[in-house]
Amino acid sequence: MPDGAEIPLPATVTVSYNDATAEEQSVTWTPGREWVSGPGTYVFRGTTSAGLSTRATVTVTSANLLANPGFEDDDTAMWRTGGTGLTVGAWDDPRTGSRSAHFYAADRFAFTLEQSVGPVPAGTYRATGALQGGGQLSDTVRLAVSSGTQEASVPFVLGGWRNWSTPTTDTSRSPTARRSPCRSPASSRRDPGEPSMTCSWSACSTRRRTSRS
Ligand SMILES: [Ca+2]
Repeated sequence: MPDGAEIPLPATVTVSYNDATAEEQSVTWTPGREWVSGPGTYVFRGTTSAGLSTRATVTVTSANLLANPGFEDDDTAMWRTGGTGLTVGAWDDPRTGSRSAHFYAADRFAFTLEQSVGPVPAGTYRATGALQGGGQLSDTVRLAVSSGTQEASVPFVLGGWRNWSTPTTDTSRSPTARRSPCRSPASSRRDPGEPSMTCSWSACSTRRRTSRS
């Protein structure tokens, strides 16, 4: 089940007896649903109304909140870009589907590629991405997830053509909503206090320097 969905612990279980009869018994789960916090596997212990033991395993998976995450859609407006050398929705070297965000520059370059998602529920968020290609020792490409006040980031490795680097950031906690007392419920404008998370790639390259030792 995706993170944030209702935890599907049943209120009753079917108890089968060895005389081929069966009955529904209510069940109490320990710990309660509040135990589930983020992706992972959770094993609940249950006790039925007749005192029998049972268990339930709940696996929570991460949801990908990014729109157009693989750059397949013609509409790329959800991605903000800056700098030079980057083409969003390029047909070069896709890892999935047939399109990519592709960067190339013969000389120094710097670009950013980012998308904000929100409002988001309170919780922790992390970013993962895939990048391949060659670079110079001085080139850096970083992947980050930011709440605006807290950021987690991780570098990509430029390990050569089709040698994919797939890092995952540590988690970054979303800010809690700051409610504006003057907010009009009829307003369609987004409340600036609504928490959002931003996922970004940033790259820079300085001119290659030759060192000799
Ligand atoms: Ca793709």
